[in-house]
Amino acid sequence: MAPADHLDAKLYVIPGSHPAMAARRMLELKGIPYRRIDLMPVISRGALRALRFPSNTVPSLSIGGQKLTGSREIARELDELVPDPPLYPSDPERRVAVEDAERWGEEVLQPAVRRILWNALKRDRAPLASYAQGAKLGIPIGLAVKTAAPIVAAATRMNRAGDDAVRRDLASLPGWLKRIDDWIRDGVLGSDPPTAADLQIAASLRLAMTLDDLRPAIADRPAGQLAVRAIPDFPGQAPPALPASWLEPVREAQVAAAG
Ligand SMILES: N[C@@H](CCC(=O)N[C@@H](CS)C(=O)NCC(=O)O)C(=O)O
Repeated sequence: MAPADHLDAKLYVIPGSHPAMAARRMLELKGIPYRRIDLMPVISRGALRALRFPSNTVPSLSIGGQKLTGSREIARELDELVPDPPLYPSDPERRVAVEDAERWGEEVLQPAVRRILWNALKRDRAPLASYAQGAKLGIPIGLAVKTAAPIVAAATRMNRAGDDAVRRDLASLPGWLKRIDDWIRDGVLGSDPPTAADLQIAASLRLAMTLDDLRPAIADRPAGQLAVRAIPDFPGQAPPALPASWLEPVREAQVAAAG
């Protein structure tokens, strides 16, 4: 096995990408030095295809001569390359529970939060710059934001982040938050150091919490606290942008949880 600092790791990300942030934390927790390459959304697809990654999304990682795409694929390979600290429990029953939560996080929560974010950015592009804090995009951030209208439109379309889908996502969010709180109560989530499931779900919650529309409903409950513990820093902040009527289910759940 190659020592962590000889793995020559290069992680391809899009600023604000939640699965990319999960992969960043995995590398940090395992003490694997890496170079981060920041890509613009949409344009990233051509770049990753040209670099011959297995797929054209971020996170993509080149490490030890291998090319990997996908937050779950990356988590598994990192555990093979550098077993400590482990991202999956060794107990088989616990591992199944953690993998189930991780899969749900990737397949359900992750795309929903992505849709909500792009729908909000379609209404107001100004917050884009806050997500790109510290990123090196090859052009000044201000210019990238000014010229981002076609990118936001394409990303909204490609991610099917239309109004009906996002209304449905917001109606589902209270149930999803309860599910995460329940997993924390049952010990499936909330490990220290975090598992791959903790990071997968925390990254989506952290991105959701960059939206002023959603943060109050998440931050004070176990799910929000887990998210901040697992991923202490997550750039980005978007002022209220979504229609108030869409947020009613989220507000009602917040009031119920507080009372
Ligand atoms: N489910 C995959 C999905 C990755 C994904 O869709 N990433 C988005 C960024 S969050 C992406 O690469 N989008 C390309 C684009 O916006 O053009 C994972 O967990 O790695």
